[in-house]
Amino acid sequence: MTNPIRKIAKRISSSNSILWLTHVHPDGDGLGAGAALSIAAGAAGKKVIPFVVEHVPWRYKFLFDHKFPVISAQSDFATTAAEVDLVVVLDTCSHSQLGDLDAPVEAVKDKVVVIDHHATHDEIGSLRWVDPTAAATGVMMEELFDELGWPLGDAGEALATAILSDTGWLRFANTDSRCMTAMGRLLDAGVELDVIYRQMYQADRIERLKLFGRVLDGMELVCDGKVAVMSLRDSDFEQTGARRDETENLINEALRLKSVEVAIMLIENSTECSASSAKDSEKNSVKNAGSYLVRVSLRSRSLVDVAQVAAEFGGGGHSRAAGLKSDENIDALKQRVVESIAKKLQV
Ligand SMILES: [Mn+2]
Repeated sequence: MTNPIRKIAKRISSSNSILWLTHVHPDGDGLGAGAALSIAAGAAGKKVIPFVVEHVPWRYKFLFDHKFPVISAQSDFATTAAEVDLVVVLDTCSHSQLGDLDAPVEAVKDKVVVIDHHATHDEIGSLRWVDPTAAATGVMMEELFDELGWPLGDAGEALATAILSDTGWLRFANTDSRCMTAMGRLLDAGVELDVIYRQMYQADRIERLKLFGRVLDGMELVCDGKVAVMSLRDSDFEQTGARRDETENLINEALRLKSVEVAIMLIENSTECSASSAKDSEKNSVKNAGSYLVRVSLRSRSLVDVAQVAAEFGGGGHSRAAGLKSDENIDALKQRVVESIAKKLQV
């Protein structure tokens, strides 16, 4: 396909109403790219409807301060998708990452376009712009707005949030001159990095910091210090008052340690596996979750492909960041995951 950005731009400019969605467990890139589309296409006189699976994570709520309504019920998605001119899938091109929306998206395939930067992709929609060399979907959106001749204006903050999220605030290996060029244009358009930083990273609740304290306090180093193991139990949430959606990024703290090659975070959630436990802890549980008891996140600096480790337990992800869910006892699971990693580290 030649010049997909131009084709996507044409589809967007010829549409009066647009519905957008991103992957399950939405992140700053997908939500930032979508919020930017809402703001910029809205300013261009189009009707834009965002669909967010589950809910908008608290860290990214500020992106939706522009007061556009968000729909999140699957039935609303199907009805709305049938009515709009165009459906835009952002930051994924994978059936599995669309979750329950996979079938409804397939049902309106002809009007679906995809903008994504992941290397693996499925045949979703009728037009795909997938560029694995882009650091973030936000970078592609900035270039798309340029192609469309849309001013960055109020969409700048959302685009910058998208790029900053996927590049670890311009620190990860994917940070390249292309994303810096996009960031440069965003800064020229008036984006204030300190304002975004404050909204993303200096807006915690004290309950989250107390939980953070417990994570650090309970951290264990095994395999000659190469593996850091952290775990959070139901009681940690109950006693600190922290919510289940406040564990994001805590795993990365282990990588502050020079010796650490792999970080493991196990989070127990017995409220998720039992619908009958409508007790005090129920308010902490994530809605619509599956029946697993422990969620495990894995991070690797370079020596171990943690996607392989996760795959051994039915999970998946990238070589440096992966995850899995299990209904096994947290201590037994911890031991098996550590053993799998130890084997790969040959310690
Ligand atoms: Mn992304």
